[in-house]
Amino acid sequence: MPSATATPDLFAAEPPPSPSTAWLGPQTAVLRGFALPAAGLLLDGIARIAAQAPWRRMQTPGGYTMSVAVTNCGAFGWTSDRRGYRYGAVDPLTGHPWPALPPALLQLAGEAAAAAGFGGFVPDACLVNCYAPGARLSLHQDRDERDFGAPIVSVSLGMRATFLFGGLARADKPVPVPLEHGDVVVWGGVDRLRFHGVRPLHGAPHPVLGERRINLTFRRAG
Ligand code: MD3
Ligand code: FE
Repeated sequence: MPSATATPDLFAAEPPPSPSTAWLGPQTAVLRGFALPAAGLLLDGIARIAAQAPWRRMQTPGGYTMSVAVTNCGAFGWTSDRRGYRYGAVDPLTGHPWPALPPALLQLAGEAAAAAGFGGFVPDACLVNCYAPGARLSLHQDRDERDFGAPIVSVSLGMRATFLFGGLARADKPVPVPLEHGDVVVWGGVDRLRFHGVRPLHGAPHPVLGERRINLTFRRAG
């Protein structure tokens, strides 16, 4: 049984995490600056993805327009419209398959997952979120994936944001966690279905990305 302590013994057989690893939950690790060495490659990859599958603000089933703009890469992409949320192989905007997952992104996701105790993670979907000032993500669970056995790896680029780390019930009071350019969060196992969100973006522009925050979430969807 996984314990609820900050440094779980279930990872005793794993290599020691780097000193900048913080555990938010039994199986949720924040790897500070983990993506910094790859940031240039990641931004190149994102530019190529957005050229093929343009940024768009999706409709929710409730009829709202999301404040976050999204695109996807990988075999499956996440979409939302008035009919609901789903993963699909085709971009409804272009009618083409989603762009392939760039190898640099796939490698980073696997390395981050392994550093957090999830060996052998091979994502088949990457949702790319773009926040302008004021954009937010209300409290939700990620439950559209087929298999909750795989973790999710999140990479933050650009402006700092306040991530809200909740519990397994919507009513559990979320803990605010600042996420900076280059930070990676990995969550799975007992933490896979935690509620989470992102506070409205505000504050200083990023030296490279300007008034934007981009978040990549690597998932096993199919
Ligand atoms: C969930 N994205 O796309 S991921 C999403 O920054 C999404 O754009 C956010 O939620 C974003 O579905 C946040 C970061 C994250 C970190 C730790 C978690 C989500 C988590 C721990 C448990 C559950
Ligand atoms: Fe989410």
